[in-house]
Amino acid sequence: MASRALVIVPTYNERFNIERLIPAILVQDSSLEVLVVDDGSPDGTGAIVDEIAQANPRVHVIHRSGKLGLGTAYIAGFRWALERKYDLIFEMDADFSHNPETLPEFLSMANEADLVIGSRYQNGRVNVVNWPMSRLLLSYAANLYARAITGLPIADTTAGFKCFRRNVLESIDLSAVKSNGYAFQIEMHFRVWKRGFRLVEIPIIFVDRTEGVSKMSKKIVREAIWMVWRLRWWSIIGRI
Ligand SMILES: Nc1nc2c(ncn2[C@@H]2O[C@H](COP(=O)(O)OP(=O)(O)OP(=O)(O)O)[C@@H](O)[C@H]2O)c(=O)[nH]1
Ligand SMILES: [Mg+2]
Repeated sequence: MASRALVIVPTYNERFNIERLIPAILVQDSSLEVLVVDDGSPDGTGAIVDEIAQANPRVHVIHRSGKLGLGTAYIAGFRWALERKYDLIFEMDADFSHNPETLPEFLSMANEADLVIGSRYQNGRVNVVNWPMSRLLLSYAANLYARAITGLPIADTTAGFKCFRRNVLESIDLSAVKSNGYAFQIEMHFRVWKRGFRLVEIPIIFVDRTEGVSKMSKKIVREAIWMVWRLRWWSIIGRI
């Protein structure tokens, strides 16, 4: 049987992006479906996706009551995907920072790896377009820091464009995942790596959003600073 792949896209106030993004994803490969996890966006993103989903059986939506964070949105999406036996499960942002045209490359790499990560910082290169220098430095420094503390053998620890094989997510205790912002990405990479799975990075070009508003906050940065130490500690005491 052909494999089925689900692209999970969390949204908060992404109405102008999401209605363009969904068709741009679906056209890449006939195996792809989309699950939008919307947190009651005040701009009406959820209602727009409902309309698209009604007209297209490859589009699905989960509505949550309010802004509950990126990490828990993905966990809800992962559970939904596992219940429905998708073979491949993607994480992808709604704001076109992640180019849908790269999806076929992920699909072919997923034959050789358990987790395919779209990497902005591979081979000493920085593939980021239109970020202010301050944001780039923050992200780059955060990566060096996270790698140093956790030992993760990947260049882009906070990458948010990736593809898991189903068995990877099945083998992780999703209810134990604690972080919600950028740290969520580090924590997932760490848990997958510690389980002995094969992580592979493919280069992507990350383009800053042109529509909608950033949800980046100091709280998200603080969470990541502490979380890497917690991950290291949990791994030492055998909790991960
Ligand atoms: N469901 C849900 N989605 C969220 C939440 N926070 C962010 N998102 C979505 O997660 C994705 C990544 O968030 P972004 O705000 O783009 O984060 P970023 O790329 O680090 O920062 P900017 O692009 O500068 O905003 C986007 O699709 C957001 O709409 C949330 O609390 N709940
Ligand atoms: Mg973004």
